[in-house]
Amino acid sequence: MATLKRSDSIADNMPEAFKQSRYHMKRCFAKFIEKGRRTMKLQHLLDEMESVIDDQAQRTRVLEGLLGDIWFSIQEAAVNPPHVAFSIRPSPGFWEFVKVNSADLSVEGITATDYLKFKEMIYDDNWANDANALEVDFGAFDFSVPHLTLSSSIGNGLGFVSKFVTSKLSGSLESAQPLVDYLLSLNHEGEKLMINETLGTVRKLQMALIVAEVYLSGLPKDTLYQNFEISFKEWGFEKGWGNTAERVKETMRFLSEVLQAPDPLNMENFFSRLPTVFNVVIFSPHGYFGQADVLGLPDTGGQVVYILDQVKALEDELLLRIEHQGLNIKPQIIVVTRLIPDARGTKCNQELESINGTKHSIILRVPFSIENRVLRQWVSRFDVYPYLEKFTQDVITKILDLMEGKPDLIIGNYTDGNLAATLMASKLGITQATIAHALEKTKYENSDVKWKELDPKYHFSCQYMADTIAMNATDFIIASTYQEIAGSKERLGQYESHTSFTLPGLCRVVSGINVFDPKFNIAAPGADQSVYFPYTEKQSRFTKFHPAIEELLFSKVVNDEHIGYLEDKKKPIIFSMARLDTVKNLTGLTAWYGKNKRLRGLVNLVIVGGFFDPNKSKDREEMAEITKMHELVEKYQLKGQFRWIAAQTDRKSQWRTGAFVQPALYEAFGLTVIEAMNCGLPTFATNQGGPAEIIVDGISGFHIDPKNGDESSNIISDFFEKCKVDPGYWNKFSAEGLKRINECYTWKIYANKVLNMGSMYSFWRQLNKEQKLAKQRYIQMLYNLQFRGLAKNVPIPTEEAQIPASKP
Ligand code: UDP
Ligand code: LCN
Repeated sequence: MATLKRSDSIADNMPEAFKQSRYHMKRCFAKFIEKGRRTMKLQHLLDEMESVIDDQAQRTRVLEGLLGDIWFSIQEAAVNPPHVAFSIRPSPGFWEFVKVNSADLSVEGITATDYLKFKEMIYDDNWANDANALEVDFGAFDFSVPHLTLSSSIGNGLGFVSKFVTSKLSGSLESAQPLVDYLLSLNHEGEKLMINETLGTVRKLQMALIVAEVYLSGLPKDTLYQNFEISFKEWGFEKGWGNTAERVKETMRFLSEVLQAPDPLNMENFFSRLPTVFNVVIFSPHGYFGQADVLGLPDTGGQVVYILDQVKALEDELLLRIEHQGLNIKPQIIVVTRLIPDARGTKCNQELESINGTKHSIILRVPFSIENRVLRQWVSRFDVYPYLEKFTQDVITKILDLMEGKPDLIIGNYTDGNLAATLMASKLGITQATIAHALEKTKYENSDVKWKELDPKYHFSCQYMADTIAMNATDFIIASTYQEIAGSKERLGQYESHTSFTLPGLCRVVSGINVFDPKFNIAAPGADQSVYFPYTEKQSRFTKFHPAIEELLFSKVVNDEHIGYLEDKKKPIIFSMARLDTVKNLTGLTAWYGKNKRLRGLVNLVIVGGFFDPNKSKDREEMAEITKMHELVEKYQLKGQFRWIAAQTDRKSQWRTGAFVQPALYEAFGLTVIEAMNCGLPTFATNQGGPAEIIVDGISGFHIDPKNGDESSNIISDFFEKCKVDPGYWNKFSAEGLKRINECYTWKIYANKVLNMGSMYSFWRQLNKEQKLAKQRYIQMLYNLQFRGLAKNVPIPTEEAQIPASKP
């Protein structure tokens, strides 16, 4: 049977594929065009094929071999009778576009631009045919930047960059001069680090390294740098190489190897030793950003947890590195968020707050101001755009003051933080990183082409422009998983969805981001292991919380904190916790449980999230979920088997038996999954998004399909039945989950990776200065001419709409 050959294009293969079942395919295409202009996803196409070819065996035959290979790679079809155009994704990151004439099944290969135009005709004919419609093409600036070529290498930008830097510095002594120039530029508050002008050429540096290495060999390994600092300075070396003779010698050896014959491993090792990052600014403007009483508030979830834990891990790693570099420098990390005067009992109206568990890290809160007034209340993450420019300007002034100079690295979070980071990094000329947590584009189907319809509520036009601007401006992107960048065989990646897209009437992004760009890196977060640890670590358990947790779980009193009760205390518990958003699907889990008698016989269900009174919520989605949850409790008569605990605003959970279930319809990463696994809880998590990558199905936990409740609840039931007959079964999954966490998902691994990126990409941006500058100009133009106008369309609450409150 013929199958798809990668060497041939889909347009070449398709006519051959149609020949297999020409009669049936002609009927299918007639069906596709029957309803006129529209877009269709793969499932629609399959459903319509089913209605045309009702014999199952026949359908299977039609979709066998070559045609099946192509057909199951279809992402989308755009129908404009008599043509149907397809966007086809044979594997992550690879796209092809074809146009098929339904009358004779002739196939034409088309470009991404033509596909977008064809699709636009469905939504806005005039725009599609406007020869001067705005096209955004970031690819036009990337011709000089090397790109990865393998799907499997996506997300390993750092490794690729170090290889590329290696080859750029190879060949002759002069080729390595940019590295020497870079070392010469390193300093802390004007004080030189690593080398001074005495060693301004590769030859001089190489000779000095030989002399220094001989000298160091004669010293005891633990001799402190101070003891030979003076001689080193005379030779042209400055501080930063290491704290002891041994460490200095190692660092020098890495550099000597690089100068002799560059190789990526020594290059990476050398860069991981360089003193380049001391002061870091992290942006997270929206939501309630605080250390207590904020989790579960609207738009306030994992991002806050992530950043607070990230700061601790980065500070620890910075302190360790600085000590190893032999420097006496205090690092500083400032998390910048918005100050909310009407803080509703949180500390979000406080300008400065030190971060618990750190010595040198603080939260800086700067208000959103507009038209010479301060915005007093919380605003949704979808509505923050009009404030960001002024906010960033105010932040820059404050930061320069607090840090007494520029930071070395700026990290953005989510669309708003990434845009603020872009504005600040480009203004100050600083290395920038961005983190998405979740890009909204893949969450809402067709939200790009239907932007006009959705804009009044979500302002996606601002968001997608801001995202595209920030991902192009940034030096590196920190993703939590591979799927976030490039998805999986079946599912589109979050970043990948920005490869090419169109906002009809506004702009056609023919090349938004390339997932093969070496700026993409995967560095997965961890969980705070002082909060989440296995029940076996008895010494460190918060015994003082035991009575409170016992009360929370089992007391029969109905109050503001819990409703429902658990009749049989001996039964294990399946537990889930999330914000009460539709996408988190806690109501879905409750319904699965309600329907599955076997599961109800085996375990109790405990849900943590939201409020019980819909009127207490400010969020429409949450209100609907609350009402639905009450209905399910009634419908399935869950009394005695179900406990609903209101959102917990602090983290102090511990669980000893049972399992954790994460049933989300889609989850970008899923911190609760790794928190549960850290506690040694066997975990069942959605196969849609990050958790599918965190858990190895059947080994370190289980994947469940949120769209197939019966199957999912049976997987959970099977597990508990097996646990009944084999008590070791639970322990096996508990231990494997912990093993997976310790190997891949800890903050220590994360911090190490991110600081290595900070170091390498700071040099990389120097090497690509000209290209970077050209792109920056283009970005500025887009920001100015496009984004600013869009941000002006977002309504600003009037002063009257603001709840009167005390001064900030
Ligand atoms: N969380 C919490 N109380 C709640 C709900 C959630 O403390 O009532 C915490 C949870 O432990 C996790 C974070 O909020 O640390 C949620 O992160 P996740 O990545 O699972 O989802 P997000 O809310 O960011 O979409
Ligand atoms: C936002 C989300 O939706 C989660 O999936 C992530 O775990 C969280 O941010 C932290 O990155």
